[in-house]
Amino acid sequence: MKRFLTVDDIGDLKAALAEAQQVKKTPFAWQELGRNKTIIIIFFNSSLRTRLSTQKAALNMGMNPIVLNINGDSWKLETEMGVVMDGDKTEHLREAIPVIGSYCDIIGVRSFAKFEDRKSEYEESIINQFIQYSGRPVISLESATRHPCQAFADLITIDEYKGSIKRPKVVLTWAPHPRALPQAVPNSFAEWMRAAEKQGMVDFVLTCPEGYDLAPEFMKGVKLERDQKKAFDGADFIYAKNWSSYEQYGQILSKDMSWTVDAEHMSWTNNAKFMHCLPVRRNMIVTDEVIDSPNSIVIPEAANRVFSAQVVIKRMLESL
Ligand code: AN0
Ligand code: CP
Repeated sequence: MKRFLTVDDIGDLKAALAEAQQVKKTPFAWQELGRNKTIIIIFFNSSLRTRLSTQKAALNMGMNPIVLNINGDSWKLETEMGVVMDGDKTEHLREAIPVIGSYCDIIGVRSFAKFEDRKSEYEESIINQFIQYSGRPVISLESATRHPCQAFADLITIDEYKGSIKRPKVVLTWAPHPRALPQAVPNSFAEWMRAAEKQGMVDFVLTCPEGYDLAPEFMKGVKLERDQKKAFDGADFIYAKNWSSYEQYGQILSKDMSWTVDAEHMSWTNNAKFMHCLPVRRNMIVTDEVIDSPNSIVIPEAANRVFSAQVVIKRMLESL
């Protein structure tokens, strides 16, 4: 595996799920594979789970992880080509990337959408520079349009908690938030759930207010139900997330608290499990009552981030 950005990069989903369970059962079984290998994980943005789970996955594999916080610890990096660098940016990505590549075997990058230029962000111009210029396998740790390590962990979690339900109904619902958030998490979740749906593994429905449809490539084949109550009807998993508008790029069009997932919302479901990628704002996205209920699986969902990352790192090491 040379890159991990889209669902296609993981290949067969059932094989990936089986591998995740194998890694979860015997996390230290591949330490020889990672011995004397280094992963550098680079953060242009804040993180708790991704920062820790990716390092833990690398340590499980016997690797040496190095973390770099751009803007905090390193020089500020220019990301646009062809600009006169007379501002606050000291170094260009074009040099920084191959230099980072020369110090490691695998690179992970977190670089959120900035809501400045939709076209360039949806072309994934930053992570693609890492893929092109580093000479190393590259993992998206949430790039402009996708968060594949999260979506893979979410699929592992759904697979673990579906019980005897063969084809669980999984609902992705928009919920209100005070700040503009990227579309990366819902994009990847929709992409992975559509792929799982094609394999007969889930029944996937998206619900969001007008103006919050995802980019056309992520809406393809997705069942959209504008009425949140109808969408929740009979759901086995509720996946809540806020995102800003794609259409009016990066804008907040609604803070409608009637979309907040509360106990009444959950009563419309088939005793659904509650999921969220975290970090979550309580009583904005979800009420205390729901996130603290036994149906909330946000903690085991976060715990699975180690194993989604470890499968990806393992496959990358195997193909070095
Ligand atoms: C980020 C987002 O919505 O993309 C990261 C989520 C994993 N969330 C925040 O910035 C609060
Ligand atoms: N879910 C997730 O990626 O969390 P962090 O932003 O804390 O890494």
